Amino acid sequence: MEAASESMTAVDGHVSASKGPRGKERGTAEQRAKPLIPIGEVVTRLRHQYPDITHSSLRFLEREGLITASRTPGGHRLYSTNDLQRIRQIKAWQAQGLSLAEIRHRLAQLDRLPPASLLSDQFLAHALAGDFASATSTILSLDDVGFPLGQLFGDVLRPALVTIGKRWEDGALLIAQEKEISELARDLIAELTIRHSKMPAEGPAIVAACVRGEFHELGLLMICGLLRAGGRRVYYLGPDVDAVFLLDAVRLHQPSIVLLSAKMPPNLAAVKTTTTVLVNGLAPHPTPAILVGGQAAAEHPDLVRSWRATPIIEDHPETACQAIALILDAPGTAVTSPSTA
Ligand code: B12
Repeated sequence: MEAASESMTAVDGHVSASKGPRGKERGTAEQRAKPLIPIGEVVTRLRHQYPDITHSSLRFLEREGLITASRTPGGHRLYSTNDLQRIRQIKAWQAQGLSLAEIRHRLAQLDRLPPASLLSDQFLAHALAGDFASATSTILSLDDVGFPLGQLFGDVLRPALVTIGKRWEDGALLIAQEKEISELARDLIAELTIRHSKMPAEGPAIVAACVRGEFHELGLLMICGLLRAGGRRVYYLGPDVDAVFLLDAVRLHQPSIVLLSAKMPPNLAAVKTTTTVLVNGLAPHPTPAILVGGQAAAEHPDLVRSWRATPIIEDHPETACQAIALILDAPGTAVTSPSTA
């Protein structure tokens, strides 16, 4: 049997570390605590996107030196989430017709990159200096060499935005600067989303919006971008969306789930209004599952649940998307029945 029967973590001391400079660089406590995945599960997870993926094609990539799986003491291969991302990237490049030599060259470029925290500081320094051309090229050139989109959003752009918020709070930054840098980030998220979008014309839909009064949209935009890159059909309505427009979108697209974002605590009331308008407006038909993320929702999950919605507390865009996918792909995705809301 090729695969170990259970996932293991890299902190359990039984597993050798992934090789490669970038693999080592990502060997932070957080990274080490992530579960390692046996080969069979890698195939299962990637097969819907890449039907030609098999145990032997993964072993081939390893023989070619493009990936390096860890091993259990019994010799079973184990893959980290970074390995999974690397395999996805290799498959995407293969689909674009790149040769193995070209792929090897691109991966070598990726492996030579500094840690994401340094890249984030670089982006921020350019943005704060008003050098938006260099800030833009810092981000887009990372994408050009195949830096994973989830990490680009979550580990490069997001920490820079959090620092912007702290500087504003400390009085070291004008609101004007906060606004112009967040607009730059918005443009970059949009460009990256378009570059990676694999939005199908058919299939289950997702409708997403920031609730009324909520102008912080960059987090939800990142999530929508990642979902589109993963082949999901996402309709995003924007910041500060009145519940009646969301109801129209739900009637139009008949989504499997609705995503709401609420970052500022006072906007939680709008989550309640929105769920009520959806449930009553769609009755007697059931309402799609409503997932609510953002700082306010994460801090008050019980309130969100009391309105028959599901709070998502993950604040990294990749883990938030994983939580969404679990709900989306669960058989008979939950519906909120009008009688119980
Ligand atoms: C950019 C920004 C703005 C921009 C927003 C522009 C835009 N187009 O989005 C503008 C200038 C409009 C703005 C306005 C304001 N802001 Co402001 N802003 C920020 C800043 C700097 C970054 C926000 C951001 O984009 N973060 C990055 C994203 C990627 O992370 P995120 O929002 O946390 O989202 C993640 C998760 O929450 C989660 N998630 C979010 N939504 C959803 C939805 C679903 C379904 C799921 C599953 C997950 C999920 O996943 C996301 C991805 O990782 C923050 C600082 C900070 N610490 O966040 C302050 C901050 C949020 N702002 C703040 C304040 C006070 C304001 C203003 C009142 C005054 C001001 N500074 O201008 C107004 C209020 C506007 C309003 N009513 O909404 C405070 C909020 C304090 C609080 N919690 O009460 C902060 C924290 C700054 C600070 N340190 O004080 N702001």
